[in-house]
Amino acid sequence: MSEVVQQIFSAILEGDKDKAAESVETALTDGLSPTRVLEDGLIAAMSEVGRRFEAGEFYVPEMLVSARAMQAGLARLKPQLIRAAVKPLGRIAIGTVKGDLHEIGKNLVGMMLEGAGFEIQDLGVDVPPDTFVQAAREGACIVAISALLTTTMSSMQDTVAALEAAGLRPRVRVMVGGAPVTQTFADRIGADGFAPDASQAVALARRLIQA
Ligand code: B1M
Repeated sequence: MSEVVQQIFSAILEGDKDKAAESVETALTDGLSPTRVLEDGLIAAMSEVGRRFEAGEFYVPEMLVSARAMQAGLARLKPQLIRAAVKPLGRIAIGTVKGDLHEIGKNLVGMMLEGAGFEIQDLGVDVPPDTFVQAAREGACIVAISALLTTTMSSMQDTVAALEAAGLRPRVRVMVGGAPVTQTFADRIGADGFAPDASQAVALARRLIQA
């Protein structure tokens, strides 16, 4: 790991958001690729945060300050992840399911989709099925749902059911993702697609709007 990537990694583990943003800035100025900054610095650090939480070395407050530092680093990376597209490919309403407050993966997927030319309607976190339905009624062609907790995955199924009950399924595609979500789960709840990470989410969204 290069020195500056190590600095990003440490800043996130220490929960130092100013240092995280500055280190990302330095890495980009030094010519490191945004993908390397993202994967080896930001995402690797959050995986280590998760490992420490599981091992009982970190508690929720540490997880929270690390998440804030990650968001500060991501915000600095956003312009590099987003390339201006001439005409939006379609609107995607994205949100984290009801009961779930994890937003970093959802934000990252949203940024990558925006970079690929989609118009993004960010519904935030703890989003109830009705809010996804409303967004679909207002013109979103894809509803993108994120869940990070095994306990909130069932709300994805509720959202698919609510879209069906509203008669919107023939024209709205549903994509799902998040650490505990799998293709098998996506198939079981009747979603149109699953992506394990942000770049595969872009490829999936492109396929779904062509379908
Ligand atoms: Co929480 N948390 N957390 N947490 N947290 C996890 C998810 C956990 C795995 C930690 C652990 O035990 N190792 C665990 C879940 C266990 C489980 O359900 N199996 C957990 C827990 C238990 C909890 C609480 C219950 C803790 C408590 O209070 N006792 C609590 C729940 C609160 C709630 O939501 N109701 C909680 C709280 C929090 C914080 C608020 C402190 C904070 C979130 C802050 C925030 O987001 N603003 C937090 C964090 C930071 C984490 C970890 C450490 C990191 C998550 C993250 O941001 N990863 C996480 C452990 C881990 O993941 N290793 C953990 C980085 C992000 C880039 O990855 O979100 O996976 P990820 O997104 C990826 C892919 O999953 C995918 O693409 C992204 C980029 O590649 N993806 C999609 C995501 N959404 C997608 C959607 C798509 C497609 C792909 O299409 C629509």
